[in-house]
Amino acid sequence: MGRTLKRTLLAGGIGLGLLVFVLSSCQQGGQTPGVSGLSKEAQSVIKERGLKPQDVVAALKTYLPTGQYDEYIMFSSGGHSGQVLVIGIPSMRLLRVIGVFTPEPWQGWGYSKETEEILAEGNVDGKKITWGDTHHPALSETDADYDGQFLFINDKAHARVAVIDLRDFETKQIVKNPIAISDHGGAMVTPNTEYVIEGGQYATPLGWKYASLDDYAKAYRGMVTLWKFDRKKGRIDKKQSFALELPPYWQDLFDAGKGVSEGWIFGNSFNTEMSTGGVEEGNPPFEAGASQRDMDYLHVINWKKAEEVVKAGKYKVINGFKVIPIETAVKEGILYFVPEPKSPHGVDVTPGGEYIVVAGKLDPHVTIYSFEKIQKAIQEKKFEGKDPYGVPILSFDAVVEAQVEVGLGPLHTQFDNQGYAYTSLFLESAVARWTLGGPYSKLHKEEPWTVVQKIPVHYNVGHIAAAEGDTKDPDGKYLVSLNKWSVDRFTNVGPLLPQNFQLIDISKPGTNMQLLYDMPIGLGEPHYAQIIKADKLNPWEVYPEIGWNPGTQSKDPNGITAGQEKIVRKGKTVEIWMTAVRSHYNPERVVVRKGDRVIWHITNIERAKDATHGFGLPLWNINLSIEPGETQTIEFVADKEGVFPFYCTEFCSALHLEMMGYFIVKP
Ligand code: K7E
Ligand code: CUA
Repeated sequence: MGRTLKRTLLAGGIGLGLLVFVLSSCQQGGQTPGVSGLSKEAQSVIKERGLKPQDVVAALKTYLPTGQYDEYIMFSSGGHSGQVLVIGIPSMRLLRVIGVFTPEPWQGWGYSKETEEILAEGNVDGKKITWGDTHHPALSETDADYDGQFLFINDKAHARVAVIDLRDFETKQIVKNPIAISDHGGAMVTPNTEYVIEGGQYATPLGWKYASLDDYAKAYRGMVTLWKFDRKKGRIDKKQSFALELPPYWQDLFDAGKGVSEGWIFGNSFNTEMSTGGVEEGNPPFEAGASQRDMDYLHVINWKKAEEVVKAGKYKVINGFKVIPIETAVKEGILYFVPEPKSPHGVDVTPGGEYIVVAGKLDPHVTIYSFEKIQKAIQEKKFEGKDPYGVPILSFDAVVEAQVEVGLGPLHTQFDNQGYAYTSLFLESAVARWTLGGPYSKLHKEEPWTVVQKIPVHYNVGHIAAAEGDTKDPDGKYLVSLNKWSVDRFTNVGPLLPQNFQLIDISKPGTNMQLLYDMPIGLGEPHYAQIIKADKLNPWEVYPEIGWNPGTQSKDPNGITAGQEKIVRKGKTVEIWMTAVRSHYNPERVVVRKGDRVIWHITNIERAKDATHGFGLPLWNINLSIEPGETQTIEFVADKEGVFPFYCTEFCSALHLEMMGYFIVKP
């Protein structure tokens, strides 16, 4: 080992043992021939690239040789791209983009009958929407642990929730909230995915109605919706879903209780000032008006009770949807408030459900509430008053367990298996590791409720995601910091910069968090992500049968096998049953008359993994991705005469260019 290198290594200190092991095998002769050559090469690479010891260790921890798989899979919001990103950890390789609220050509998402219909479910008052602002992905849970079956995600801009089936990683349903225009605190799930939670944000009159801002306190309302999930059908059941009317504070995030707090949900709020803006008219701007009070309200909601109340018929109907009025919620003991410091942001329940951690945003603390104390205060009626809508406010001192000064701009909190919590610090651009108390004290050596380490991130972190870090059984190991700004981290690509996902090793206790990797995200803006152990996912490699309809997850009546291809004309309708296989479509010629309605079913009859065929037809905005076994249908009116080559858009074989046909529209 060279002298300079050795000195650099000693100076670096981190991960020294591992490095010395890797690099010194050359000196000891190495067991395998070639190792010594490799190590020399490794040394010169390290030297040439000017890598510090911790860089080399980080590289060794994240590099996956070709053909090896990641240990974890992260599902990340794609922000206002309206999509979901699927990323491998620790490699940080992008594995998949799932089209959700936005048409996505490569997947043919939004270009076939079935996928157009799913997108159309998300129309708002009949208006077609082709984007969504995805914020919080939520994996389905069984007993408060990810089960790898479904993924939900909300669209903040239009108050919609989507259901993704993880057997094929495709969106199956979009529901539009019938009472709210926009949302934020979604999608989170109850511990057995009984409900998908969708909390509101900017208060409006419920039911998409008009009311003057002068009548804000009277006519505007907040809400939280509980979407009933039918796991067997893999769909949200709108008829069994309901909402809770809330005061017109701006509800922010929600989290479901679990373990000891199962049956409850917690949400926080800001703008309890009920500021209505109007800076142009001399009013305080929202940023000031909504931040005057020292306290806002943590919403404590008994959803099991709410479910009973709905079953008992004690609800009103707004826009065809069941809504529990505030008065009913108060009377039935469904809704309580707890004071929380100044415009908080994240609310996160500890793995066992004992504590609710609220991050200050404008306050440098996280405030930790005890669920047990909340229950006691409710039973003993330890109220410090009521809000203007009659909601009982529990006494702060009666329910608070601890406050930890974590730093500036605390936003979101995650947990690990060593008794630590992690909170993102937006203003400080750091992630704070701090110790939990109570039953978690035995998992770590430090004092409970204290900050142990802060690791700088680059820059302006929003959410963080730890491996299974919001379940009852977090894995620790890895944490991803979802940074809003990247500033100087990447080569300049113009004024619109990528976001920066940073991978952090949290496996070692104490002050040993290590930054491993920067992943630029060139679409945005992602908010939250969840990280699941890869072996909990069990997606199909090809669709189960030839002629499969991913919309119904069953055999499509129009799915065919080889030899069943045909073209049938009935009056002015031409219906085509076509197969696709390497390297041809059958039929290859489709001739219709101008003005004919065309119904076209295409089945990919391949059984080989990865043998996807595309189908691109110019002019009518048709572009399909047809995976092995899948059947897709398109429908359009051939309203322009001419000759239109259709072709396979996936390079599927050496004769892929020949995989085409003519669609001829006669005058
Ligand atoms: Cu961006 Cu969860 Cu919508 Cu915080 S939210 S950062
Ligand atoms: Cu099929 Cu290219």
